Amino acid sequence: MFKNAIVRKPCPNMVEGITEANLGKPDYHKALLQHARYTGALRKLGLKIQVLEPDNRFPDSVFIEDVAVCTPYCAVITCPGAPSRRDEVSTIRDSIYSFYENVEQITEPGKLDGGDVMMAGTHFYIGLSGRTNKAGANQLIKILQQYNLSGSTVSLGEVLHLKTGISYLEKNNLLVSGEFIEKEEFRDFNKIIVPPEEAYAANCVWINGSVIIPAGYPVTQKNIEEAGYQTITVEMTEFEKLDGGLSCLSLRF
Ligand code: CIR
Repeated sequence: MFKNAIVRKPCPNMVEGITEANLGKPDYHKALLQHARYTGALRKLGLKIQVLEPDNRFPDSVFIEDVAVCTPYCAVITCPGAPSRRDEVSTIRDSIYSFYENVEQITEPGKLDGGDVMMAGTHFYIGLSGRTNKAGANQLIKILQQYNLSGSTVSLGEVLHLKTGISYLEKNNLLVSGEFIEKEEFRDFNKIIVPPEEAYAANCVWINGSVIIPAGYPVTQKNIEEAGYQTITVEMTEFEKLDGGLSCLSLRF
C-alpha cells in the first residue's frame, strides 16, 4: 500500500522540455489543470500529497519520478541521464529527507532515471536506456541489496524509459506493450496486453487496488477493469507532448 506521494507543479518553462514526440508544444494552462486533476486522483485514492512548487530552472521538473527511486526502506536520489536534468536532483533532496531516514545516491559515471525503475514486490527491474547506464543500474542493485531488496536489468529497444512500456499492477499482473510482451524476464507474470494503437496507455499507476490510466484508451481501460481493478482516467495530452506518462508525474511510497 502507498501512503504518500510527492508531485511538482509544472513550470511555465515546461514548453521547452525535452521531447521526441512531435505533438507540438504543451499548453501550460491546460497542463496545470491536468496536473491538478492528476493530483486529485492520487488524493482520492487515499494518498497524502506533498505538492512542490514549480521550478522554472528545469523545464522537465514536473516529471519528478526521474529524480528519485522510493522503496519501502530507503529512497535513492538518482543521477538523471539527460544533461539538462542532471541538477534537478538538488530540488528533491529536502523533500526526500523529510520522509526518509535512509537516503542513498547514484553517482557518476552512473546514470539512472527513476522512469527506468519498476518495483514489483521486493524486486526492482531496471531498464538500460538512453538515460540509464549499466554503472547506474549496478549502483542501484547494490543499494537495494543492502535493504534486502533485489534488482536486475532489462534491455530496451524502442521506448524512452522502461515504464513507458510496462506497468506493474500488483498481484502478479503486468500491463505490457510492444517489445515487452515476449520478453523472457516477464514470462511468469499474468500479462494484460496493450494494443499497439494504445501504446501510450502502457504507463499507468497502481494505487492501493485501483489503477489510474490516461483518458482515451478504451481497450486498455476495459482490459484492466476485466482484470478486477477500478480505474480512474486522467487527461494527459500536455505531458504526452513531452514524452511523459502518468507514472512520471509522482513519487509514490
Ligand atoms: C524527458 O525527456 O526527460 C521528459 N521530457 C520526459 C520524462 C518522462 N519521464 C518518465 O518517463 N519517467
